[in-house]
Amino acid sequence: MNVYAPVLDAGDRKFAVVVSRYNQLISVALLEACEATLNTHGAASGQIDVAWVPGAFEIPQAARQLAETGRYAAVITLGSVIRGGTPHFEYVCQGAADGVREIIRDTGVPVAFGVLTTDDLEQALARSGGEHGNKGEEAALAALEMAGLGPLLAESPKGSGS
Ligand code: INI
Repeated sequence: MNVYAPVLDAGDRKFAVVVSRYNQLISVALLEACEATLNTHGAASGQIDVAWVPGAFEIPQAARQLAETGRYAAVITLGSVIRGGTPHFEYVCQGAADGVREIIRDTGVPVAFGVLTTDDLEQALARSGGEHGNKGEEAALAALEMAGLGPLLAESPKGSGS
């Protein structure tokens, strides 16, 4: 069995982060963990560009523009959508998730989905540095892995002899 084995090292790759201002306390906690994780894996702060947008619904528009520049090995999206009493929640979540999926499909650039979709603020806090970890870290790790995997998939895996 030959396995494509990416190393979680940023090397000289650049990363873009799109983060929504809505529920800013959560966003800042996600962003800090994301940046720290990228730093830990070799991305200096100069290799990380951050774009703030108003809400999660706007994330795909900025993420697509950044992905299409070709400057970034991966784009990381961060934010939180917290359920209110109206269907607005569903539309914002759907728009963000569909939009991100379409960028990946259309550009081939990895886009990590670090947008929390929760029933309440407590669940969001638990996932932005609380008892359920920090999705900003998870999104950064996914971006690093996919950024490293892409170039490997372009060739046969080591040891396959072809
Ligand atoms: N945007 C969020 O990022 N999180 C939310 O919880 C949220 N709620 O609850 O409404 C939210 N709404 C704003 C939306 O993302 C757009 O910015 C707005 O509809 C303008 O296009």
